[in-house]
Amino acid sequence: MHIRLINPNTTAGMTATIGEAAKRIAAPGTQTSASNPESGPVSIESHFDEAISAVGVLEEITKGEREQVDAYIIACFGDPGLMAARELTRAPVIGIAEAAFHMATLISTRFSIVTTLGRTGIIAEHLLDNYGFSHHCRRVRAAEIPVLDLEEDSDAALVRIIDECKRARDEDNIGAIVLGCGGMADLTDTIAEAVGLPIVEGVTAAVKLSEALVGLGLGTSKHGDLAFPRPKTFTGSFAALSHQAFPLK
Ligand code: 2AL
Repeated sequence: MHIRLINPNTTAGMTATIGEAAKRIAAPGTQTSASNPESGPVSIESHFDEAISAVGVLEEITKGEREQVDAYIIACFGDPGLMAARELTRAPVIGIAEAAFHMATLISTRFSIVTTLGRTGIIAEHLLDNYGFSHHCRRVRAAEIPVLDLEEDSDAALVRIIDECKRARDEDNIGAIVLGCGGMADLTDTIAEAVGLPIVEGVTAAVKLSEALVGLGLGTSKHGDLAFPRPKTFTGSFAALSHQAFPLK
């Protein structure tokens, strides 16, 4: 079983962090690999960043289809391009936000999210609404750290995340905390130890859900809206995305 983690931002150090966290948690016999788009934002912390990054995610899925990947994980907490990615493959495609929400509801009645910047909180709120998890989430909190601080100033970032998680624990009447950024994948154990609550992190949750789906022989349904896109010409700078026949592999 080969699981491909796609970091939708172009920061190679964060891709490595995500890839190592996946490797640590994967079952023996599961192969994991991590990639990021060649073009796009170095971090995703706005609607604009997210819209541009989605194209890169789709290009990475296209590459993966030529390599016979068995499952894909979109490792950014906005799950950019998730539904479009599912159209391109029969393999399961899991977003780290949806993975974390599913896992958190299995071990707690209510959770809070601790994400990076406050302005990205609305992205998590939209996902909670879209996925039907809003009534499980008490509060979306932010540690007010730019995403790249997780790479460049990680000790200070960790302190701020732990402080916010402790506030969530003490004020939100919750059973678990969801970490709201792919770049937090390596911090889970440290945060859990400091906070004393179950900490659900999306990259690791998505690896385990991918293993479960592949193990069950379940992939993305090609019946209905997630069927392969109709053959189509794309013009201009997107001409390379023109396609005559799916599946791509
Ligand atoms: C993210 C994430 O997971 N990766 C990134 O670049 N931006 N989202 C977030 N809320 O921090």
